[in-house]
Amino acid sequence: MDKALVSKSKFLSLVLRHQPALIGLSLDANGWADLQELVRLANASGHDITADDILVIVRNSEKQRFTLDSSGQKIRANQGHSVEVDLELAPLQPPAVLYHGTATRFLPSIRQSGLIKGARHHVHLSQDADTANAVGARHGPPVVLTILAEDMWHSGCVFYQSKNGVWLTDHVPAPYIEFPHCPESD
Ligand code: HQG
Repeated sequence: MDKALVSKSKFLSLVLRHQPALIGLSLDANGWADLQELVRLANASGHDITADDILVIVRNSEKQRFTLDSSGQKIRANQGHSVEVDLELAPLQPPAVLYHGTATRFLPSIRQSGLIKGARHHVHLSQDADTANAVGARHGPPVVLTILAEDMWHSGCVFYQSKNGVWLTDHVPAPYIEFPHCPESD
């Protein structure tokens, strides 16, 4: 995607995950927004975006961040919300291990409290270490933690997988986290 579309995609993430009220948009209980209303309200608030831009973003987003409903008239973000929405995800048994990328500076706090969801609905976990490393690098020098997901599941923790493949859970207690042995993580 070119630079202009990346910026429009970030705007969509902002209004569909965090601040629909910024442009006067309403999401329904399941996080859907009316596509034409989104375009109208965005432009009325000075954001230059067309329905065609949105279709290209939905199709080409490398992380498949957004979905259109079967009618093609509604759009929602696949994950990452801080506003309360029900994505109707079904609990799913996770693989033996998952990965979480974070910044080294968060490690002392994570050792104490485990992984917490903060403003988001869930803690986000990746199926592969490379993806986790890229997620962690958004916050600073990255480190990849190995999460004993299947052990958590056996102890009753619930996992979900978003439509775009991100694993989600409420909290990862510290005993289920394997910290790498490197000087940075001390
Ligand atoms: C850290 C992107 C201190 C956590 C990605 C992370 C993802 C703690 C940061 C999605 C902590 C929160 C989410 C604790 C967790 N003490 N820090 N106890 N527990 N943290 O951005 O997982 O591009 O809310 O490690 O691909 O980085 O937006 O979460 O570093 O799927 O589609 O607190 O965002 O997707 O940061 O990223 P975030 P995240 P999109």
